[in-house]
Order: sequence, then structure tokens, then C-alpha cells
Amino acid sequence: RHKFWETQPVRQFKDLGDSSLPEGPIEPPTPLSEVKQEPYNLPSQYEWTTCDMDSEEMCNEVYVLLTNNYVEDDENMFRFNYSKEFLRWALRPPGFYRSWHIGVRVKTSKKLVAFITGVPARIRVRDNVVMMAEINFLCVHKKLRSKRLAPVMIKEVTRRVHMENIWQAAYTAGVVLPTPVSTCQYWHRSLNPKKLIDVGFSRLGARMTMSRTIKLYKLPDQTVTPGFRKMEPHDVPAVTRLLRNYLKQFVVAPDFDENDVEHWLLPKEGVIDSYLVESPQTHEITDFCSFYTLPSSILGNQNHTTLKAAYSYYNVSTKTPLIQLMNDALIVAKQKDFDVFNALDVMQNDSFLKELKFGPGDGKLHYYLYNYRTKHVLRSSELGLVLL
Ligand code: MYA
Ligand code: JJ1
Repeated sequence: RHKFWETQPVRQFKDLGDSSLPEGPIEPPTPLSEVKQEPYNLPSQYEWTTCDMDSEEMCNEVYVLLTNNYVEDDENMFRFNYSKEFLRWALRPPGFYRSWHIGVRVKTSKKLVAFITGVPARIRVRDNVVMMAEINFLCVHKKLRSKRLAPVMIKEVTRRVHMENIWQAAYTAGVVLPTPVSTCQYWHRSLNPKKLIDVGFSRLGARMTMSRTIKLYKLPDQTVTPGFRKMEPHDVPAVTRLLRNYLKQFVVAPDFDENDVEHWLLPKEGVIDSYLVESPQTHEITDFCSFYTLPSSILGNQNHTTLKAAYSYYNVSTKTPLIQLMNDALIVAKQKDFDVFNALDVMQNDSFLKELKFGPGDGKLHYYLYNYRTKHVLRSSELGLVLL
């Protein structure tokens, strides 16, 4: 059934019930001298290219490939439209390797037709901090699908990760592969219900009118929590402490240091928004919330081309109730003209989703680890990791 994945060091479906298998790496690292030194062979019309995301030209080629060929919903109504600034941010974290930004071109025309990326990350699984690659943006041009290019690309990124002496990876996908470490549900909170209904993202509920729907999703004009403000560079140490302490409770979570927090959580216009609560009395940083900007192209609508979506990222509450904190996040997202606020049921998100009028979407997101077995499949609330 899975001719490629059956050959890879990932948990196989047949091992699902078997908790006698130990937790940890599935196979040991091989000596670096045994890692294949040359790239895998592509079909003869194609060649490998390393995509320099600093280069405006290359970044644009990647952007165009993904804009036209990346992930769609199950009815092909929407397609993720990551911005160039977002791609630069996602692909250049502390310690990134340019060699992990891998493209495939047609030899004759030099057209970019496929892409896959990795970035390094320290991921904690229970008590073990493991160096991993986070794999993302796997994309093959629509005209070249089902030619088994994806397995070659996955083997090539694996080889380049191995060259850096890294033997594990984390990735997410909308499709079921051998074998999810956890499966999450997408939830959606309407901010601009009229537009969402007009473009087919959501439907008018039973016994609902447009004006009742608009009223249902109305939010205050201003945030309510005293001391709620945008995160600033001088907050990095306090936010790092808050977040590290919070993420301890989850089975799988990133091991963020101050450099990571500076990169992944400092606000970047149109890419990442982060807010915190500074106690008006003690000036302590007690709570934190963040969301990233990922618009989707609306395929074939006369009136609208883009859906502006915010995606919940990392949130921490110690003093402000999580519901109130996330309600303030919704208020700022609304002020910033987002149409919808999306979240997965990871971490403690379950505790605010229903109360804040999120509804379950038709999409699921499966989380995977490469060359690392957990004893059991995890509940989504045991995940403290959000991939972009
Ligand atoms: S998830 C986002 C994936 N991208 C999209 O969905 C965009 C739209 N779709 C496409 O561009 C193509 O359909 C893709 C497949 C490129 C997805 N992850 O070439 P094929 C397996 C892993 O004939 P195509 C993301 O970016 C499939 O089961 N494997 O198929 C994370 C089959 O294998 P098997 C996938 O449709 C990516 C084989 O590929 C996925 O032309 C993590 C068929 O190949 C998928 N999303 O191209 C990658 N979809 O026969 C793994 C299909 O065995 C990283 N397949 O069933 C692993 C860790 C690597 C690093 C390790 C370091 C130590
Ligand atoms: O966005 C998604 N679904 C939407 C639109 C559905 C359009 C028809 N298929 C959805 N809308 C309902 C919202 C409604 C609002 C009011 C309350 C009730 C709910 O459900 C889905 C997620 O639900 N998104 C996708 O399918 C996109 C792909 C998801 C897999 C992503 C894989 C990413 C890989 C990255 O590494």
C-alpha cells in the first residue's frame, strides 16, 4: 500500500498496537562517512537546485510555485498563499542550512517545478531533547504529480539532513501516512462572517439570517485585559522563561532558547503577531499569545481573491484566563482585518475553542516523527508543537 513509506524508519501501521516496542530512535545513526555523498538521481529531464531565499529572484520563484501548486482543501476552493516575507522567516531560523532548501528544475527551461525544505530545531519528546529537522513546503507542480518525484525529494532532504549529523525529523500533513504520532482537528472562528459565507468558506447555519450571524460573531472594538500590549525586543528573556516553563507539560514540544524566541515570536509585520500581558502593578510578564498570517487564495470567486487567515501559534496563560487572553487575540486579529482565526486542538486550546465560538473545520492535521517512535499515539492536547 505504501511502497515508499514501508521502506522508511517510521512507525508502521502494523506496529500500532505493540507497546512492547521501545520509545526512541527506530534505527541508530550511521557513521557520517557512510552517508551518500552525491545527490539522488532524478529523472533525466530534471536537476537539483539549492534555493537561496536571500535572493529576491529565487524567493519569488518559490513563491510562484507554491502559490499555484501548494496545499488545497478537499474541495479545491482555497489554496495556501504563504507570502515571500513569511517564507523567508520560516526558512531562515537560527542555525538554518541553505542546503536544506531544495528545488527541482526542468533542465531545458530552468523552470522551478518542485520544492522541499528543512529547518533545524531542538524538539523535546518527554525527557529527551532531540535535534531534528522540521520538514515543510513539499510541493510538486500539478502537471508532474504521481510520477514518484516526492519519494526522491524526501530521500534527498533526508541525505542532506544526515550530512549535518541529524537523524530525526518532525513534519505535518493533511494526508494519513505511516504513522501519525497524533492527529489534530482544525477549528475556525469567523471574524468576517459575510465574506466567509460569500466565498464558500462557511455556510449560514440552520435558522440563521445573515444579520443574526454577523451579530453572533461581533467582538468588542478594544482589548479588555489591562496591560495587554504588543511584544517588544526587550521582552525576549521574559517571554522565553514564560514559554519554556509552559511547554514543559507537553509530551512533544520545541526546546526554545532566547534566540529561537527572538526569531519565532518577535512581531514581524504581516507574518507573526505576538502580544503579552504586563502586570500594571508588578510589570511582570504573566501571559502571552501569538498568531501567524497565512492567507489562502480563493479559487474561482468573482468578488474575492484572498482569504485573510490568522493561525493560533503559541499561547501561555498564568494570570489572565486563557479564554480572556484568546478573546483579546481575536479582537486584535479583527482590528487587523483578518477574515478568520484558525486554531488546532493542540496544547490547552480545547479549553477556549467552543466558548469563543470556534467551529470544527473539515480538515485534520496529522503530526509525524521520522526515525523516532513514541510508545503510544498521543492525544492532540499532549502536543506542544505548532509547525507553519
Ligand atoms: S505536507 C504538504 C505537502 N504538500 C502538498 O500537499 C501540496 C500539494 N501536493 C503536492 O505537491 C504533491 O501531491 C506531493 C506528493 C508533493 C505532496 N508527505 O511523487 P508522488 C507520498 C509525505 O508520486 P505526488 C509537507 O510539506 C505518498 O504516500 N509523503 O506523489 C510535509 C506516496 O508514498 P507511498 C507524501 O502527489 C512533508 C508518494 O509520496 C505526501 O506527485 C513531509 C507518492 O509520490 C506528504 N504530504 O507528490 C515529507 N504526499 O507510495 C516527509 C504524498 O509510500 C519528510 N506522499 O504511499 C520525512 C522526513 C525527512 C527528513 C528526515 C531527516 C532525518
Ligand atoms: O480551512 C479548512 N476548511 C474550511 C473551508 C472548507 C471549504 C470546503 N472544503 C472549513 N470551513 C468551515 C468553517 C466554519 C466556520 C464557522 C464555524 C464552523 C466552521 O472547514 C480546512 C481546515 O479545516 N483546511 C484545509 O483543508 C487545508 C488543508 C489542511 C491540511 C494542511 C496540511 C499542511 C501541511 C503543512 O506542513
